[in-house]
Amino acid sequence: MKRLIVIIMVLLLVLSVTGFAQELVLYGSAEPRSIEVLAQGFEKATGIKVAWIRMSSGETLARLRAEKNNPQADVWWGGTTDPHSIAAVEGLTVPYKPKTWNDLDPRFRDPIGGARVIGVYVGILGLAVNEGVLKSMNLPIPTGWDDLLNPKYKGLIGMANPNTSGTALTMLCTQVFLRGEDKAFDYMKKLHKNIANYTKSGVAPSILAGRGEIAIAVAFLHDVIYEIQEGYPLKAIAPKEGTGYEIGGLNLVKGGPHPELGKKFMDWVTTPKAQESEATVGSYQLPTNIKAKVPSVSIPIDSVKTVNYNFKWVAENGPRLMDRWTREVFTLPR
Ligand code: S7P
Repeated sequence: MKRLIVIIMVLLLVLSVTGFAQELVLYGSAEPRSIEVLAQGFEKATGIKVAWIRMSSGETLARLRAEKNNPQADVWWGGTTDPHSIAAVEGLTVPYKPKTWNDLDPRFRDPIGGARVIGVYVGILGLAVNEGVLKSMNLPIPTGWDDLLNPKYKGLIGMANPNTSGTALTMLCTQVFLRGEDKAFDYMKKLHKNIANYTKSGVAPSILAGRGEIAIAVAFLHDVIYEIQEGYPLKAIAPKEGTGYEIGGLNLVKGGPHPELGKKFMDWVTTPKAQESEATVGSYQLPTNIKAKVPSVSIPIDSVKTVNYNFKWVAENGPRLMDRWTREVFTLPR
């Protein structure tokens, strides 16, 4: 009997050192509620604990670069594809095809090819408009990107900084795909004059618009729908000229401490159950697993005029565009 107790104790000790004690380290770049529901779901499904933190997409890229020689995270979920794809090109992540691969929509599962970024959701870029603020100032409701250049909107428009925010980088690239690069920069310079503030995160401007601190925000439309449900007086507008969209990214960090746990998470987080859990916390992006239910309030991508968003091109040119924006736009007086 004594021997049996000793064996059990040794086994428990070994398991606690090798298996049970392991904790997945997750960097998440969507809203905290969207990450938390996944961390809880994964833990429930597998018994594996998750330590997670939320950073904007560009911030996460900066962190992975800083940790290159001593990676701290196993997996990066959420945020727009572009910073994920820049990380992939820079060798900060490794390709992995989750077991759900065949159930993921071929249009969205592999935005830059080679399974270097896995698409987990789709979101449409647009405007969050506080009509009350505009009406009180006798100003028109914008219906497209060009309308935002009206000098009467000076100080009334918010967007995030493309260096930290995936949402804002999507906006900058949308203008490039709509107009060509030089004309897009002319547009951004003119728009700059109307910007009240460049925020760090992509959702912040629509919250400011909801509170009436500004009138118009560049935002993902699913975030605007959530804010409307939360009671903010906003309208979601898809710009008439055509708009950009994101594919939410998923990536295995190169040299992360627990690659096997990272792969397990990637297998699980792309299942219908995991993707459907997002709508339970008000995250209304379109799921990429074709077996997952689409939230009834989500805007189907086919119902909106979109630009031809070239994710591969952004993977190569994104850092250059961000640098150009900082030099040519951000530093201009307003
Ligand atoms: O969670 C909502 C969401 O819009 O946030 C992500 C976005 O990239 C995060 O923020 P930043 O702009 O601050 O990087 C989107 O991927 C996601 O749909």
